[in-house]
Amino acid sequence: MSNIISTRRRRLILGLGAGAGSLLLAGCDQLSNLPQTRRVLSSEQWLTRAVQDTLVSRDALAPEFPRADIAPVFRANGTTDPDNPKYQAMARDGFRDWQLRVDGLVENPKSFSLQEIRSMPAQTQITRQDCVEGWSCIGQWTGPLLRDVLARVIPKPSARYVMFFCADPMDDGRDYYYESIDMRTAVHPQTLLAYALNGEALPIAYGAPVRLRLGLQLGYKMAKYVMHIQLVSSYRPFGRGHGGYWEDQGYTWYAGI
Ligand SMILES: Nc1nc2c(c(=O)[nH]1)N[C@H]1C(S)=C(S)[C@@H](COP(=O)(O)O)O[C@H]1N2
Ligand SMILES: [Mo]
Repeated sequence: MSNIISTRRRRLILGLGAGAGSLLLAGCDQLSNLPQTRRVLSSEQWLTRAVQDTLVSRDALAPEFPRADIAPVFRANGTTDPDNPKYQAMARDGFRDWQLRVDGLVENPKSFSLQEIRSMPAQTQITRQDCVEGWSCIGQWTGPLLRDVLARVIPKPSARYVMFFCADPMDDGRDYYYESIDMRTAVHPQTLLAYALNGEALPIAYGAPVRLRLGLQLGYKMAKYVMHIQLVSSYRPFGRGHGGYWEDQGYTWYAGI
């Protein structure tokens, strides 16, 4: 698809004559018949497109490290034990009743049990987490790629952002922690829903049972205690409208490292 587009662009740039014009029209028709551009995609088609998009965008990959670089004690930051009775009851029960609802602008809204998340194909990565406060920690994270989870619900073409709603109340319960990322970040090949740190079930301090893990952005984007994922066309209606708890306090929405 990228080849077709770049050939078409090249023709436009070269400004070829009438013959090229009809070729160009033929190219357009061809494009709209490709399965990727149909309104409703199957799960496989969605995933194929997501993977193509990341290949085409040539997003950088975060460096991965050898085992010897894993921090002996990973630093915990922000909430380390959500002050939420429902969450605490689930935690006591090993998160057997936890359900991750994934809905919004998707064809197939779905709730995942922790068992289902754990039984998906997983990636293990040894990567560095950088906090805006000026510390970094290297840890080994395991979990399914977010794009594989999204392929199960099939995002609609109108979905532009992925919202993450968390279990931890902030500011004496007036807000809950939440975050958002764009679709490009969501389909990045290092974006995980991590359920394990250093080979152990994710401890509560680090976001049990599941937290977001991104390769190329700062710590505050990586929502812990994820309870609900919603695909949306805009993050403005949520919280105070800036796309995340810390963004609402003035941090930048795009927190590239
Ligand atoms: N739900 C939730 N997610 C959160 C936070 C939080 O307080 N609550 N803190 C953020 C910040 S500022 C950082 S640096 C990382 C810290 O993750 P860690 O505790 O695993 O080091 O989580 C981020 N995700
Ligand atoms: Mo942070």
